[in-house]
Amino acid sequence: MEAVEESRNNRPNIEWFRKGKFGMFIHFGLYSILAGKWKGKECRGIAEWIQNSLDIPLSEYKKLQDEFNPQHLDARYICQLAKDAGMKYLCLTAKHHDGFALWDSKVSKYNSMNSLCKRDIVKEFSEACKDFGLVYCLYYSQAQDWEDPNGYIAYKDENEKKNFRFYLEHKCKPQIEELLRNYGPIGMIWFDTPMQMTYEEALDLKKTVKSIQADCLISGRIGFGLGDYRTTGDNMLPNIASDKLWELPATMNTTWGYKESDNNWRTSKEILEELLFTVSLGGNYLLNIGPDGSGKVPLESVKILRDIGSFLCRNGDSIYATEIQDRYPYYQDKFIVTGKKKCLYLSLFNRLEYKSLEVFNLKNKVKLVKILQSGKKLEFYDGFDLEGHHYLSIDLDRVDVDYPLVIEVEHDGDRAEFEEF
Ligand code: FHN
Repeated sequence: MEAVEESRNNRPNIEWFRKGKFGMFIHFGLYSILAGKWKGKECRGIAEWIQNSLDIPLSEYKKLQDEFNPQHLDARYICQLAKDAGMKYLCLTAKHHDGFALWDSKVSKYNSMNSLCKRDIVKEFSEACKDFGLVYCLYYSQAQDWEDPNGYIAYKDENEKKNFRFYLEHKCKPQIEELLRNYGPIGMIWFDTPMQMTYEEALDLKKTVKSIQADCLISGRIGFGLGDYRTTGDNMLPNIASDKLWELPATMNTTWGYKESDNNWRTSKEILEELLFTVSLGGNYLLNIGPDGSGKVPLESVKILRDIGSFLCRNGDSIYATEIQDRYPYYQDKFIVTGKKKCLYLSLFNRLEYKSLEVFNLKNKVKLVKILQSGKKLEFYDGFDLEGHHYLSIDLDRVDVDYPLVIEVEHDGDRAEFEEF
């Protein structure tokens, strides 16, 4: 194990993550059946926490296992959705905080094979992801486990009494081993809420992962900076760029797991803008869906995914394999800057008041400007303004444009460089 660690641990394969930029998160489990309500009572906040937030007795919650039968859950359909949306990886909640495993686990009977449907959902997705060319990733709640007597439970006082080490050795690590040994290559294990795990425990877990699949990335939420990349807070868009690997997990409404009453849907445009912003800051965007108890994906989510897909199939160059550029020196809300060698992309989501776009302080020599999706060349002026600052003006007067619109600026540099104001 040490040898594996020595040779590979610090250099896992990160290319798929760095280039892919966009992935699908799936929150699905027993809680999806409840849809945010238990015995007529609505839970506060996110629906996958219902057992905890409504203090549902474990013996009652566990009965859901006998009902668990998601007839409409179709891994191939969901992979097709992800693929069409332009996503490059998919992360399924193999085990969320409730402790219920979506695979044929020999470690714990609390699993989907042992439910009404008798299905190995982790396997179904591993096969579908392979067929659809998506990198397969698994979410695993490493510290919280509301079913295991020694797993942590947030916001309850009992955690000091638990023999966490016992849970780690007898459930958590053995289940991680099952996931890494039986379902092909796993792109990343998405650990979450480490709570009071110690550094040694987290390191031990990391070693377990790397000893089986050295290329498997570990999410930032293993804690102690031990992840292969950083994870932002949920739905938290940073306001500074970073060229270290990072990822933003995001929802389309408020909840992660399905909640019938949550109609707080964001628009496709808002989500697309956030995706572009994330990429412009050097990050990846992991966008969640929460299928209902029968496995159906909410129609609103399907629509959002289709809208994003229709944008990305024409404008994908503006995100995939892009690299961090110099920050545009002025605050503005007209365009979002992404780019790669010799190419700068300006993504516009709102109609311009005047049909020309001004880009200030770009130092690179501009060779060509065009609309990305059509290839239509645009007239431009590349010179200096009256204060002597570099000034690029792109003429959109004689072209029909649809928004969102991506303009590609071909220049002479390895990356866009802006002079300070
Ligand atoms: O508690 C979880 C929550 O249910 C959800 O899984 C999110 C996704 O990032 N993570 C935790 C809260 O940050």
